Amino acid sequence: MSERTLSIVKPDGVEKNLVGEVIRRFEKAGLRVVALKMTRLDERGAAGFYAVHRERPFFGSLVAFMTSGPIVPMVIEGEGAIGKVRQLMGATDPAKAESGTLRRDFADSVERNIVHGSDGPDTARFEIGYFFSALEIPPR
Ligand code: 3AN
Repeated sequence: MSERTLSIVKPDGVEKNLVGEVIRRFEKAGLRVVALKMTRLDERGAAGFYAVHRERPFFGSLVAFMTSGPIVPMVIEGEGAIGKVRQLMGATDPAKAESGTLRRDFADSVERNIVHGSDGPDTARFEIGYFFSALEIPPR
């Protein structure tokens, strides 16, 4: 089934010049970028995006990291896009990520892990709407 998911090149990915590499891997896997921007989150923006994690011990650090520099959110479309993007990213902890995944190849730690991808259809809907207005996303 064709799906849409939200991916983000995080501040560390932008800093390491990996925007093109992330997109290239998505495109090589048959996925398509249908919306994209560069932006920067403030504290409220990062806290709202990660609201499900607000009770976790790493929340403050995660918000500080996500506001530390520009990010590149994008809407990715294709057959099974949600699962495919997560497969290409690899596990949250780069040490546990399979070889050939973005996080295994480029991430420094469980926090600074280069890239985000929605973890399910409901999350994808929320996260796409968080960064993109209806006018910025092509109709299906
Ligand atoms: P994923 O991005 O793989 O779906 P989540 O949703 O569990 O992982 O976590 C969201 C983000 O929170 C991660 N990408 C990472 O930056 C950060 N994070 C998750 N677990 C930890 C942890 N144990 N310590 C520090 N940061 C974490």
